[in-house]
Amino acid sequence: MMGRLVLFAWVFALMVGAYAAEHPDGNGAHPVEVDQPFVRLMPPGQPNTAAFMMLRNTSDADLTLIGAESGASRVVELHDHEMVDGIMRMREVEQIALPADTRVALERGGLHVMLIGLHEPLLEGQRVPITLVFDNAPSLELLAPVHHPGEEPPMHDHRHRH
Ligand SMILES: [Cu+2]
Repeated sequence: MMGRLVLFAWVFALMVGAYAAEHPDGNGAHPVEVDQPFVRLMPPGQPNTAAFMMLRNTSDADLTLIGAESGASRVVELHDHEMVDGIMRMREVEQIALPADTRVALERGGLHVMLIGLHEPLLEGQRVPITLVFDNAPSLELLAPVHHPGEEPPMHDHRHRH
C-alpha cells in the first residue's frame, strides 16, 4: 500500500516536472499564440458584436477551441458563417479545430467569437477581456481592443469585403 502511494507521488512529481519543462515561465508559454485580437465597434443600441483574431497552435499536438468567456456580455458563443440560399448567415459551432503547427483565422465573414447581450455599450479603444477555453490546453486570457469597422487591423493581403 505504502509502495503504491510512493509510486503515485513519484509519477505525479514527474508529470509536474514535465509540465514545468514545457512551460518554463509558468503560464507565459501557452501553446496557442493570439495575434491582433479585436472586437468590432457596433452602432449604438446594437446589443451584440463579434471578436476576431488570428490563432496559431505552436505545439505539435492538435488542440481544439471549445468555448470562450467574457465579462462583457451575457452569452459568448463560437460562430461561423455559412451561405444559405445566397445569404450569409451566422451559426453557432461547437468547437474550432486548431491542428498542430497551424494558423486559424477568426475573421470577418468566417469564424468568430460572438458576444451576445453586451452589459454596457462598448467604446472605441476599450479593451474587452476574453478567455479562450481549450480541450487540452490551459485557458487563455486576452484583452481585445474595440475597433471601428473601418479601422480594423488587416489580417491578410486580400481582404474580403461584403
Ligand atoms: Cu456571430
